[in-house]
Amino acid sequence: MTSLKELQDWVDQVAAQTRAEEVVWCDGSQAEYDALMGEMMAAGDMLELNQETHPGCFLHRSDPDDVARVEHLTFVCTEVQEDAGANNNWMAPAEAHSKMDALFDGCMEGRTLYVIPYCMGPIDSPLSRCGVEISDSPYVVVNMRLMTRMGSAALERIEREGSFVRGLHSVGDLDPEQRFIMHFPEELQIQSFGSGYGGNALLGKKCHALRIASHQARNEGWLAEHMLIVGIESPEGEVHYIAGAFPSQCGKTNLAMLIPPETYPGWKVWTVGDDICWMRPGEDGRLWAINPEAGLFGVAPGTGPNTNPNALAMLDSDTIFTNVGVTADNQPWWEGKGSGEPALNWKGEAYGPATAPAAHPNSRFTASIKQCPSYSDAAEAPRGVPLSAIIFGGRRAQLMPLVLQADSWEHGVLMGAGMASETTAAATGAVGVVRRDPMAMKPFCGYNFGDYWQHWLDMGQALSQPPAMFHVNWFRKDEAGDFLWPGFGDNMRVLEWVLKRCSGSLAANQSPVGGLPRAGELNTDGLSLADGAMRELTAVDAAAWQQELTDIERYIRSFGDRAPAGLLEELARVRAGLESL
Ligand code: GTP
Ligand code: SPV
Ligand code: MN
Repeated sequence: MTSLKELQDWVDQVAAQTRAEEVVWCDGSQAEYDALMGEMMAAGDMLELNQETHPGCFLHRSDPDDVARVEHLTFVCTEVQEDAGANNNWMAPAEAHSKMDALFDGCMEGRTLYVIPYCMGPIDSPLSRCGVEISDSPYVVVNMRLMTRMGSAALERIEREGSFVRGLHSVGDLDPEQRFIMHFPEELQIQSFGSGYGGNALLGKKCHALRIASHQARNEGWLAEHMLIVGIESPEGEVHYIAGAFPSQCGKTNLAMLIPPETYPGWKVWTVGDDICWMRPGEDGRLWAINPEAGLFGVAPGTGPNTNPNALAMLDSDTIFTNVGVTADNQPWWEGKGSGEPALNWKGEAYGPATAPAAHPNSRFTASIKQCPSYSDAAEAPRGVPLSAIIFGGRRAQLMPLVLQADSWEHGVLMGAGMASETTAAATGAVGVVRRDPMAMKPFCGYNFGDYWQHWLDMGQALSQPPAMFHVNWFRKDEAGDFLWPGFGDNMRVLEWVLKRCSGSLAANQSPVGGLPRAGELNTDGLSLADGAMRELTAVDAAAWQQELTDIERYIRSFGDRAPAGLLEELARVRAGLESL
C-alpha cells in the first residue's frame, strides 16, 4: 500500500493483468529477507551452503538456458527509430507494448507479486533516482535488497518526489523463445519477461541505472556510465578518485578493490563502486561521481587469493552465489578459487572431466559492498566524489598499449568512442570476438551513440577542471598467447603513473595516439617481466594504428548524421599526426 496514487494504480493494474495470487510490498528488512530465503529453500530454488564455513551464504542454480544477459533480445523502444540508434535493437513502442501485454496477461496466476521500491544512489543524495520493480521472483527480491537501497526508505522518497522508473518483470516459464527485455526511455519504463538472471531481471542495474538513466542524463546534463569508482590514497594521506569503463568481464570489480603490491607501502585503495557510475559537473567545475548501487554482482571464476583477495575475504558470509559449483562439504567453489575441490558442478551434476567447468563462466556472487574490506564511506556521500581521472579499457590481445593518456577531453572522448574489446561470457553468444564497445556501453546506452558522443563532448564544456583521460589494456598477449602484463594488484603501478600525470610530476612520451610512460618511469620494481615486455607494452605501431583509425572512422561514420563533427575532427587530427611520423 502506498499514498502515491500513481504507484498504487499501477500496482493494482498489473496485479489485475497478471492475475497474481497475492501482492506483497517489500520493506527491505532482514526479517523479510530471511523469510524469503526460507520459502525459496523449501521450494528448492535456493540451497543453503555450509553455514559453519559460510554463514548466511546460499546458492541459486538458474535455468541452464538462462545464465547471462541476452543482447539480441534486449530492445530500446523509442517513438523515432533513429533515437535508439544502430547501437540498439529497436521496436516501435506500440508493437512492443502489445507483445509484452500478451506475455504478461495472466502470467502470475498462482504466484506472488512483489512490489520492490528501490533507490539508486545514497538515499539522501540529490543525484540519486528511484524506481519500483514489480517481480514474481523472490530471487530478484533478495538480490535487489543487496544491490540497491531497497524498501521503506526508498518508498518514502518515491512518495515525496512523486516520480519513479517503472519496471515490470516476470520469469514467465523461462522459455528463451519467449524472452524480451524492453526499455521505453520516453515513458521511464522497463518490461522484462522470461529470464531470472542478473542484468535481465535485477532491473535497477543495467536496465534502469544505464539504459534509462543514460537517456535521462542526456536530457538533464549528466552521465550514466558503466564504470567502477576507486579511491587511491598515497602514503601522505591524499585520496584521488578514478572512474574506469571496461566492458563486462574485463576487470572493473578487480580494479575497484585491488591490493597494492608489497613495493607500495602506505598506499591504500578504497572501493566506491564496481560497475556503474553516475557523474555530474559540480559548482567547482570538477566532475563528481556516485555509485548508484549498494552491492556487488561480481564474476566468481578467477576470484582467488592471488588475484582478488579482498573479494575472496568478503564472500565468506552473507553472500548469494549463482551458478557456482560446490565442494563435498557444501562450500562454494569456482575455477581459480585457489583451494578446495569441486564435487558438484553449477548444474548440480557430479563433477568430472565431462561435466567441467564446475562454475559457469558467468557465475556470480551478490554481496553488500559494505562487506568489502576496502569499502569506502565515500560511497554514501550525497554529493559523491570528485574525479581526478577517467580510464577506458578493453580486452585487446594486440595493438593497445598498457596505458595511453589523452591530450584533451575531446581526445579522451575519441579514445572512449574508439574502444573495442573481446566479447566475454557476460552475454550469450560467441566469446573472444573483438567488437567495438564505445565507453563499454555498447549493450547499455539507451539512445543513439552519435548523440551520446556529442553529449560527452558537451559535458567537457561544462567542466573547468575536467578529469584527465586515459586508455589502459591489461590483456596484451605475446606470441605464445600469454599475458604480457601481470595485471590485478600490479595494475596499481599504472594507476600511480596516471596520478603522477594528473599532478604533473612526470612527463610523458608524446605520440600521435596519446602520451606513454617514458622508459623506466612506470614502476616495475619487484616484477619479473619477460624480456622486452615493457617496450612492447608501451610501443605504438603506426601502420597498425592507421588501420585501427580507419576502422574507428568507419564505425563512427556508420551513425550518419548523428556522428558528431567534433569527434571526426579529433580523429582527423590524430590521423594527421600518425601520417607525419
Ligand atoms: P562485469 O561484472 O561483467 O561487469 O565484469 P568486471 O568488468 O567487473 O570484470 P571482473 O573484475 O569481474 O573481471 C573479469 C575477469 O577478468 C575475471 O576472470 C578476472 O579474473 C579477470 N581479470 C580482471 N582483472 C584482470 C587483470 O588485470 N589481468 C588479467 N589477466 N585478468 C583480469
Ligand atoms: C555485466 O554484464 O556488465 C554485468 C552483469 O555486470 S549483469 O548484471 O548481468 O549485467
Ligand atoms: Mn558490468
